[in-house]
Amino acid sequence: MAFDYDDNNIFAKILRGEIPNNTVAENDVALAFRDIAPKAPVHVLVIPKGKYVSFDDFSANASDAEIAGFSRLCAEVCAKEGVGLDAGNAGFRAITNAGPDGVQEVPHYHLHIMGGRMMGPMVL
Ligand code: IU
Repeated sequence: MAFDYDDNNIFAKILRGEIPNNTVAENDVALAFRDIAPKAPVHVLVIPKGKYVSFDDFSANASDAEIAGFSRLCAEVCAKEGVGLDAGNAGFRAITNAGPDGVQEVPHYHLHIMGGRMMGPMVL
């Protein structure tokens, strides 16, 4: 199978309640919590509760309800954190790293939502 999920990854442990997290928002299918090493004033990770390794795994294999719920939670985070464009805020950056070339550290799909400062150009 292309996407082998490791039940011992740190975000799986957070989802099982074995490790604490600083929760920002949650629904039936996803959890949003503060990154432990924030790279911006707002740095929230949104993760599905299901066992998906990466963005492409989630996009290919999650149910429509999971995908919709995940997206709605992202919108809730943007609103709560004061970066959502609908409220006239300056915006944010949403990125995901996948696999070795993407320099993905934790093998459970997560979307980084970062803002609160001008993020700068997409340079590496
Ligand atoms: P990446 O996209 O897999 O490269 O990023 C993993 C992120 O998870 C990174 O920003 C870490 O600071 C963050 N993180 C965390 O929030 N809590 C943890 O216990 C660990 C990593 I390990």
